[in-house]
Amino acid sequence: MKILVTGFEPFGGETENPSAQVARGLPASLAGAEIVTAILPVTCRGALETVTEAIRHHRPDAVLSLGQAGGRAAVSIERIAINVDDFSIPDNEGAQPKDQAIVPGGPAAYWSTLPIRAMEAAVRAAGVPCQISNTAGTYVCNHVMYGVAHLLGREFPGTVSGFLHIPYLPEQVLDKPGQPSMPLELSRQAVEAALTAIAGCNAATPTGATGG
Ligand code: PCA
Repeated sequence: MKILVTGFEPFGGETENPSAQVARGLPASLAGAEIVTAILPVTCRGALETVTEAIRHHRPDAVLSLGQAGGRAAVSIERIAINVDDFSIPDNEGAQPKDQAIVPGGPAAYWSTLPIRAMEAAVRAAGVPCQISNTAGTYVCNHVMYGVAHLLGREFPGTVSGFLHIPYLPEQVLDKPGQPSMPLELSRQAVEAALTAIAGCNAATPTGATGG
């Protein structure tokens, strides 16, 4: 199987984004799965364009998108994406949509179609704090999770997708007293464990695992 892993460029005044660092550092193959990667701009307009191009080019069996979630102490595996852009800060192009549908007339939400409980168990077994999250926010990460699910349903119905949020790096919280962080190496191990779970579930159910 082939898994597309995406990370994001830095945003919100940061100079690093751990999601891009983890994506860039992944091996080309893991647990029998081919891993391909793409780094997305943190822009409402460009993020979906870039991931859509990568999906059409690579035609993966699964898409795991990664993003930074400042303020969260554990790796979070997202359960659901909702059909709204409601940005609390401008994106990297200065856009700040409020209360806007991502896909006007589209479904209210899309579930992750990745094996989220198997991923959670695998990440914890690797020794990394991990939780299922019931909100991916209403910023660019939710936008990408929703947009990818919408695209796949129309163009690649056999491809599963979902999202995993990574805490800040320790160096990002030096000027943010009280904020949680996670060393890059732990986040990397978490993502590799999650990918191994995705590859294992795909091998067990060739038509694709379902979320939940
Ligand atoms: N995190 C942001 C967008 C890019 C990123 O890494 C989010 O959670 O929406």
